[in-house]
Amino acid sequence: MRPERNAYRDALALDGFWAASSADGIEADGLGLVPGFAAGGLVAVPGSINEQWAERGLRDSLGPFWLQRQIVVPRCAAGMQARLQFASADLTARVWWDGRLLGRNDAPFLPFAFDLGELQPGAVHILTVCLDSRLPTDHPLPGIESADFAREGRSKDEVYPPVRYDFFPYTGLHRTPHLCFLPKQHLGAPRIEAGYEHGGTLRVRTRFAGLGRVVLSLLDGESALVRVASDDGDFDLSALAVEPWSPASPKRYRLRLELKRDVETLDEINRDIGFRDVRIDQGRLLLNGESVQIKGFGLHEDFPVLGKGQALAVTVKDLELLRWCGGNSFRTSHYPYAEETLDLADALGLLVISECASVNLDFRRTTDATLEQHIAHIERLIERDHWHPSVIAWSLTNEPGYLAEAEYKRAAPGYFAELFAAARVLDSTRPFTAANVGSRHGLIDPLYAHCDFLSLNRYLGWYENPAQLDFAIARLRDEFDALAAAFPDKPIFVSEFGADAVAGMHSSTDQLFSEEYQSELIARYWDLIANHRHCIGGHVWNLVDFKTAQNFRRVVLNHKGVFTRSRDPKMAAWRVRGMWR
Ligand code: BDP
Repeated sequence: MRPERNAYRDALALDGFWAASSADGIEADGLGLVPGFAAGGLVAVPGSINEQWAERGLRDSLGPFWLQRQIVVPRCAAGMQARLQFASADLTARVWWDGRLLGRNDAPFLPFAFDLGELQPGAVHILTVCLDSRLPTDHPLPGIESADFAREGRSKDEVYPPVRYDFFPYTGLHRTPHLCFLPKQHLGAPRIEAGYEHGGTLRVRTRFAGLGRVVLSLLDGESALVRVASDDGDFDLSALAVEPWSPASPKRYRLRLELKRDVETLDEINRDIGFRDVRIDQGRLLLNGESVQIKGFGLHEDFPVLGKGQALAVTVKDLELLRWCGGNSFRTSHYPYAEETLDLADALGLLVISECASVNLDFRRTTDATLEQHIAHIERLIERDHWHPSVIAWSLTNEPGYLAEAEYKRAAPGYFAELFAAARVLDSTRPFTAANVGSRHGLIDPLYAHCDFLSLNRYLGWYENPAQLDFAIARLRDEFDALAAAFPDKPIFVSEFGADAVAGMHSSTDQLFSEEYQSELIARYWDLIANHRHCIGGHVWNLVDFKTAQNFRRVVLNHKGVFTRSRDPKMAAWRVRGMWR
């Protein structure tokens, strides 16, 4: 559960410099408790190590990287239960406390925690983390080794560092970890469902151990709209006189849960929630009963020097750029973003499609463990993000089956049936989807059967039919018509469309990589999306240019941003703003 500071809980941010090392054999050295780190150096947390240590030749390293720091236990620890809370540790991590292995985490971009019991104020502890971005080939975000390229019959290893996905595999503690201090008797992570149907509805399930009761308050500023108590921590409220949350009016209320014994308060947690209803009905996306069009972008967590390291200023900048363009939505392509990004989306009224870290599932290599992990990661994603009003849908994977069609046809239907069924048990209040890769499966993707709306990543006019926009758009229209006929209840959402443009490159004729072509392609797609009866909207790929692994298709960056990596507009940004505002 995310760290919170209030009258009953506290949290110590573990940001700052950490000792770090990329040396081998640290584990064998008894974790080199600090002295072993002399040969290393310092890295900043939060941040990506690759960028900070590029000059040490480690820019393209997938790890392992060892990070270590001392922690002096603060006074507020007295009488409290300490919990070490990572907002993420990418891509995988093992964690030691004073040389004792606490555990590992294999879910990139998701939080995890370890209970440490009561700590002595003033005591000094050593926290060690080993980060490794070499993922196994059967991970939901599949890894690949250079040798696999040869095994796949490709003449050379094409991508370095070797990855299957199109973003740089940054390694780091990308979000601030915390040492949290909870009352001995405390509330567990609550399950919150805030809906809107003739007034607000609110279902809350709270977990706590021991004796007590939970008091729920719904606050609008200083005034309490509701204050009710429950012995088991469960609440079902309806007909609440609240304003619904929407992009036009992202009204939020503070939900406060207090754990009480007699008149004494033992613990408290707060969430700023919003009441809204989202559903797919008769081929439309309805928010609070009204049809909405999705206009926005795919994004990445990516910035010069920071890599994937969190900086709230960049978060604000990106969402403000999105709004400047007239967008109302984004997808957390292709992994869970920092929780603060969702907080901001809640506050700004943006519609978020929250995506699990899973790209290019390769069904030649999936195993039972893949599905098991994939479901576990979705469970953790939904547990983390389910209470955000901005999250309107879940995307369970991006472009599965990009490779090896035969295995995809054989294995994917069963895999998706189990994946979606497990996910639907976890949230019955939102639609589910996953992004289909057009060039491979077109109309016959087994994914479609499970999606509430069809998410299409389309690059006609770019990877296919380059510089032939009339032909590309005609093909796309045909595909939309065919999908509309085949899936009349499942609207189409174009989850990716776009073209690379190198800022400053211009052309008077259709020319790939020119700003004019990118701008024209986006406008032509949007014209089709906005006017096709079966289409609920689209996301331009991408808001901003972003770093990828090295390969001959990318000139350092993926240049499909309508803004450069330093966030300056290309022609397309102005064009989109003209279309959307
Ligand atoms: C899609 C992927 C995305 C890529 C994009 C591209 O979903 O991650 O960055 O294509 O090629 O296939 O630009």
